[in-house]
Amino acid sequence: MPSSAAPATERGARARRNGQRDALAAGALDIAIVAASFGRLFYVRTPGRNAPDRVAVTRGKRTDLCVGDEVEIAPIGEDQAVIETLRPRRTLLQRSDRWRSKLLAANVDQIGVVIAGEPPFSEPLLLRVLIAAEAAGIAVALIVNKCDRSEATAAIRPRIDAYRALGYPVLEISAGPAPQETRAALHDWLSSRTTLLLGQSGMGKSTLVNTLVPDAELRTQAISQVLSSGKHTTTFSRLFDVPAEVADDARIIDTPGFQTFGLAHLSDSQRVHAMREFVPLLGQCRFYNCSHRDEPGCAIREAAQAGRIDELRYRLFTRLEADGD
Ligand SMILES: Nc1nc2c(ncn2[C@@H]2O[C@H](COP(=O)(O)OP(=O)(O)OP(=O)(O)O)[C@@H](O)[C@H]2O)c(=O)[nH]1
Ligand SMILES: [Mg+2]
Repeated sequence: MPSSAAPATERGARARRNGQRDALAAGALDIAIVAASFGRLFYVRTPGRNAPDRVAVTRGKRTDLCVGDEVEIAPIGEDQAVIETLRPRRTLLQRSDRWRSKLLAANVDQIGVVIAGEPPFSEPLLLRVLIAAEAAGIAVALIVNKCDRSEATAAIRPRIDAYRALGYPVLEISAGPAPQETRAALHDWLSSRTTLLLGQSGMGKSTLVNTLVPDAELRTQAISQVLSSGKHTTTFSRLFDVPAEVADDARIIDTPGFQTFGLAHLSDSQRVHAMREFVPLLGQCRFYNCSHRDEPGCAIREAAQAGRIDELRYRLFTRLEADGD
């Protein structure tokens, strides 16, 4: 069909695509990183540009972008932009229920799950986050915060040890009262990486970010006022550049605390393979399609009952479905 005969909308879309390619080739489009998203509005940051984030909207009103996404933008003046294209993602972490999926962050190198003894962290939630992270192929460390509360920390010590035994790195800090020690403890782990902080509300994620990025609170408060939330608890995810004196070439993402963490986007097989201690036992059950719940001859259940693998994690795994996605 000659192009003049194509419907006007199609011609328009094609011309726009060609225009975007030409613009990128001509240097009119910049590569940027999504530093925050608020529904249809985004903050985008151009690496190396020493200026505040631009406020951006997407072409075509698409909303399926998240913090950490790499995009091509058409700048508008000094402080605004249109997001033209989403670049391929290296990693993507999401959570989901049966109806919808929430994109949490893209292109992160590692996740720090922040837990604490006070209020006590929820192990079912921790298990879900770890399964999602393993399935997404993203490295995870546990950040045990509020270690200044020695009694509360001692109460969760057996569980910390269980995760350490599984090979998860554990970083113990007191982000609030011991900022200098916290920065030193995290220096190597943060350097040369983009880190996503996750955890329940009140575990101290924002306190940790404020310890690492001195002007983070100021910047977050400014946006909270615009959104008129005025609350202390974090309401949107935000990417910060960690200053060079704290870590080399590091970025950190603060996120809102969650109360649920659905895994509806994962198959049974993905969930099983995300349980590290199950993997060496796979293939040893009596039935090839064993669900590792009630079947006779289940090698994983027998290992849990005999104490060869962690019994609590096994029990929580069997309840994943009953607890809802
Ligand atoms: N004792 C003690 N308290 C801390 C420490 N770190 C944070 N807190 C306190 O824990 C509370 C919650 O801290 P936040 O940093 O707001 O927690 P958050 O994880 O960002 O919570 P959400 O934004 O709701 O997800 C605050 O009252 C902090 O002062 C710590 O190392 N020790
Ligand atoms: Mg917070």
